[in-house]
Amino acid sequence: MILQKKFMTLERFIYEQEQLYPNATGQFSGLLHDLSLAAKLVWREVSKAGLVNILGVTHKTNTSGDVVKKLDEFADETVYKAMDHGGHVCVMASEENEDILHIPDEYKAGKYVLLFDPLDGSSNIDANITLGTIFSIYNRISPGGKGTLDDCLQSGSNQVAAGYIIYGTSTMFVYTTGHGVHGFTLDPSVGEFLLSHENIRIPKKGKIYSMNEGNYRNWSSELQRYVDYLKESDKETARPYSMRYIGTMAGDAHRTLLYGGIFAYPGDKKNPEGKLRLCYECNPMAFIIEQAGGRSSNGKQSILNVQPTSLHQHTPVFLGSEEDVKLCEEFLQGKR
Ligand code: P6P
Repeated sequence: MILQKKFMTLERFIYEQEQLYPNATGQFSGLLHDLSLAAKLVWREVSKAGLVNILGVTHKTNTSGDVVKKLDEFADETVYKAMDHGGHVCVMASEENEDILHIPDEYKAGKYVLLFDPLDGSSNIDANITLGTIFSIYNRISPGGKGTLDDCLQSGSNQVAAGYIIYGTSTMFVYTTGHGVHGFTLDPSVGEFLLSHENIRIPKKGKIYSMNEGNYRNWSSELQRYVDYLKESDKETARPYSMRYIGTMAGDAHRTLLYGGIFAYPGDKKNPEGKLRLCYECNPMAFIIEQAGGRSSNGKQSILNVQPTSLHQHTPVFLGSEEDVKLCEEFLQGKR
C-alpha cells in the first residue's frame, strides 16, 4: 500500500481552509461536511446498484424531459435531506425538480444557496458507467428568511464554490472555492475522502476532443470544420486528436481536467441551446476548469458571464485546455 505523502482528509482540509478566514462562522465548512456525507450515502447505493432493486426507471420524466431513474430519485432525496436541516442554506434547486426547494419551516435558513444535479449521467446507470453528482454554492442575495428564485439565478461568476463527486473506478470529491481545484479519493475501508490531487492544473493544450459526433450532421458548418481540423494529420500540432466520450458530463469533464483537450455539448440546428443545463452542469464545471487554468465558453463568452433567466435553461458549452477552447472559438466565430 502506497501511503499518502500527507494523510489529509477532506474534513481536515475544509477545517484548515476555514482557519484562513478569521471571520468564518463555520457555516460554509458545515455545508461542505454535509455535502460529503450525502456523497458517501449516494456512493453506497450507486456502488451496489446492480444488486438491489434500485435500477430501472420510475416512469416519470423531469423538467428536461429525461426519464427519471430510481437512483436519480434516491440521489435527489439524499442530497436534499442531508442539506435541509444544517442551517447552512436558505434555498436549494435541483436538476430533478422544476421549482426551487425551500428549507422546512422548522429549520433555520442559512446564508448559502445550493444548486445540484444529484445524479449526472443517469442514462448510463444500468450499464455501470461512471456517474456524477455536481454542485454549485452561492451566497444568498435575498435579505433574509426563505431563499428566493433570484438567489438561484445568479451568474456563474458569483459562485463561492463548485464541485462534483464522480462515481467511477474510484469515487472522488473534486471542488474549488476559488483558490485552486483539489481532489479527494474515497477510501471505503475508513469511509474518508483523502487528498489525492492537490491543486489540479489542466494542461494548456491536449489531444483529446470529447463530444457526441452522432449530432455532427446538425452542427454548424463552423463546428464541423473545427472537428474535421482535429482529425487531420499534422505532427506539428499533434493531430489527429483522439475522441473520448462516455455520455456523463462529470466523467468527460474530469478526464478533460486531468488530461487536457476539449469537452463540448454544442447547440445544433434542432436544439440551438444544446442539452446541458447552465445552472446545474455548465456553471460548476466552468468554474472548476477556469480555476484549474483552463477556459470555458458558450461559443462567444465565458460560461460564467451568462446571466441565467430560468432555472433549467440550456446552454452550448465548450470547456477544457485554454489553447483548445480558444482555437474552437476562432472556428466558431469564422476566424479560421
Ligand atoms: P448525449 C447525461 O444525460 C447528460 O446530461 C450529461 O451528463 C452528458 O454529457 C449528456 O447528457 C450526454 O448527452 O445526447 O450525448 O447522450
